[in-house]
Amino acid sequence: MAKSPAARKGGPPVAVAVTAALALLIALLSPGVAQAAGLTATVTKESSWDNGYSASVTVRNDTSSTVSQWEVVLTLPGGTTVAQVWNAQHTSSGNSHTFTGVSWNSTIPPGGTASFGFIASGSGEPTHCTINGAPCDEGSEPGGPGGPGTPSPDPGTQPGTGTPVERYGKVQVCGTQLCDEHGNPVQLRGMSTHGIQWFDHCLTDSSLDALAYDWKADIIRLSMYIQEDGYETNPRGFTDRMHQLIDMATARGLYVIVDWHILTPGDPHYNLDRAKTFFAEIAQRHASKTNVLYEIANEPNGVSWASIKSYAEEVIPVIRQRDPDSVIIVGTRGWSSLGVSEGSGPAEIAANPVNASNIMYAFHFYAASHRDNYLNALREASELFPVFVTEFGTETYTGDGANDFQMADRYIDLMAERKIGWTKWNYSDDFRSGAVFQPGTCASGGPWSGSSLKASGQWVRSKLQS
Ligand code: IDC
Repeated sequence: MAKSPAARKGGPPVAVAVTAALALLIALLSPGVAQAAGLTATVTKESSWDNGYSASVTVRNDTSSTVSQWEVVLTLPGGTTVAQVWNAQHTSSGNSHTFTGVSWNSTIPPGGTASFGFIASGSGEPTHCTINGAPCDEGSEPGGPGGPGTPSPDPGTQPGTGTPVERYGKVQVCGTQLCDEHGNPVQLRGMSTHGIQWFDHCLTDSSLDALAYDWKADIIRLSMYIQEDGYETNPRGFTDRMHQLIDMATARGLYVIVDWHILTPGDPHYNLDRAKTFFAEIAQRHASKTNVLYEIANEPNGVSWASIKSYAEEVIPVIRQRDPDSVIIVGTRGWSSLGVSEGSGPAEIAANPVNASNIMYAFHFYAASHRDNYLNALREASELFPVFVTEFGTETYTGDGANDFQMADRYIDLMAERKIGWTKWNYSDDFRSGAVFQPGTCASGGPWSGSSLKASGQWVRSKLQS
């Protein structure tokens, strides 16, 4: 970061360094900038004294949708710190200072503003400013990062900042882990939707803003059932909606799992032709994105591992032909229990793996039903091959009933330790305990936190935020 001591040691004169910083500040303040369409932030220096100054920051929502959480990150030169803050929550890491909205100003309607202020100790002015991951003056979409006009992400240069996709870039399998584009193991955590044939109305700009910016998810799993009034009833309509949802998640810098949600019948071959048609189009359209993962069979059941493997080896080439380098997740025997619920286990997969690279295997658990034998299977599998927990609940396998947070925490700890990615079931307002919102939340357009949350929602939101 701009190290002013260099100036004192015969580098550029101090006055020049200050002028450069001022120029940036003025740029942030210029009226043209404030009028950019999108979500912007402007920093105004209010008053200054010997070794400090006060500043106010105005966040402006010139988009057409409500922003439900904002995050302004300011970089201050070395030697300058933030001494006091009002109307925002503040955290800092090195020279980077993060300000997020508080309960009374985190939601900004279209055309509205929110403001906060701070006192700096030291005279250094901000050298860099982002809002929701995009430059403060660019007028990003509410999704900001990835939105139109946003410069392409520069992963790796700003650890701890930016959106998940900016931080990790194109993910890939390395050994038994999921890794970022530089080969460092990464744990992606987030939410699965409910079936989009039933709970599509829970997936809006505002609910996805909340998931990305307030809940701090890295990833969303889009569950598209094939049966039960799903894809098979309207392939064109469901495919179009999935394109749209992938784009909405991408605009927010989230990773996406495209879930081919087979369940009944449990033999994935039953939907093989449909799967080929669907994934061919999805892979074709989204191949250039860095954030899409494909899950080709939610929960095979009542079929052998050999049969699931043969299905995978038919569908994977269809994807690879169009999108050669994205991660593909293969469902496992016995409702993606790695075979455990049908008397088998991870060894069967390790002995006869799917013949393809850059793939992972799915594991699902429901903590109130699935106890130590499932937990042990996950531990064992994580040493043998790459695993992604694409579905789990704190409740029973019905998606309902009492939560067992203690058991769920044991899984969470193991997944954290091994950097096993997860998406929890489910981001909807279904009446069942596993749905994170109270019934009626989606129809009323939120709010997506506070009293709208069921116990499982409070639990998972705080996991994601930590
Ligand atoms: C459940 C839904 C429920 C729906 C049912 C039938 O919560 O509303 O009626 O499916 O399809 C899974 C499945 C997932 C289940 C979930 C909870 O992948 O589709 O959702 N679950 O039962 N595997 C284990 C649990």
